[in-house]
Amino acid sequence: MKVKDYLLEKIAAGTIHMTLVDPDKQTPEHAAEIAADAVSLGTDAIMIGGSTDVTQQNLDETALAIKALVDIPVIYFPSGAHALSAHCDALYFMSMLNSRDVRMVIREQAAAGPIVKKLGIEPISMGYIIVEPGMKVGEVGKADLIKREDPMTAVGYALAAEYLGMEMIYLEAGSGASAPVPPEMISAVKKVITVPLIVGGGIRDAVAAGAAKDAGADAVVTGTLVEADGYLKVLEEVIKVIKS
Ligand code: 1GP
Repeated sequence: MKVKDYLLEKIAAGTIHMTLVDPDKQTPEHAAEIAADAVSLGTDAIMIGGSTDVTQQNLDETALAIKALVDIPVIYFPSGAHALSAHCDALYFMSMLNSRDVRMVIREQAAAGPIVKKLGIEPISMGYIIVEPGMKVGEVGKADLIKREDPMTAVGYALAAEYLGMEMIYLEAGSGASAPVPPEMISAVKKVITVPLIVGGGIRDAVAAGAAKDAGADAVVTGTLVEADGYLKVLEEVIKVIKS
């Protein structure tokens, strides 16, 4: 089964949870342990990615270690064409729609396309929209950040993405954001699109995860929370509220 079909099938049954692991933040072995823990708690997919310092080597080693321990899809969440791994099951083929840098909108993708084709990795087309505070990804991506109190601009980008044929929309507040994407923005976007809505950035407890779910997120991504010692309890609570 294609990873996209797996995600669509899961989402049809309710909101899903995805665990993001940054290959630069721990050893491949530790990344695999985190992924295995997340699977045991019910996460639906593992994402591998980071805004800086992802190399072909740490990406490949992390993907291989995770694949050896878990049997749910491992999806690459790329920051550019410089590192692309055949060891992931799929990758988000994404465009940062509100970037001022044409490189983030389409040029990295043009460089990556032939490599993705050659490696035979499944591409899942995605419109990526950066919301305040945006953090590192907003900075390196030169994003015109969407203001937290401006859901209609997010709606515009999301509709443009869907009408351009993108298969998923990702509303991103940035990894480690002090505040996640506002629920009002999630619900405004969800109301107008028919493709799945992924939400992430700054979701570090069950309250925030529940708020994203209740506002209409089809998938909630958490990354930073698995970087802290003793993450299991919080991760368990987050996944529980998303699945309830
Ligand atoms: C980042 O949305 C993800 O791309 C996850 O963010 O690290 O804040 O959970 P956190």
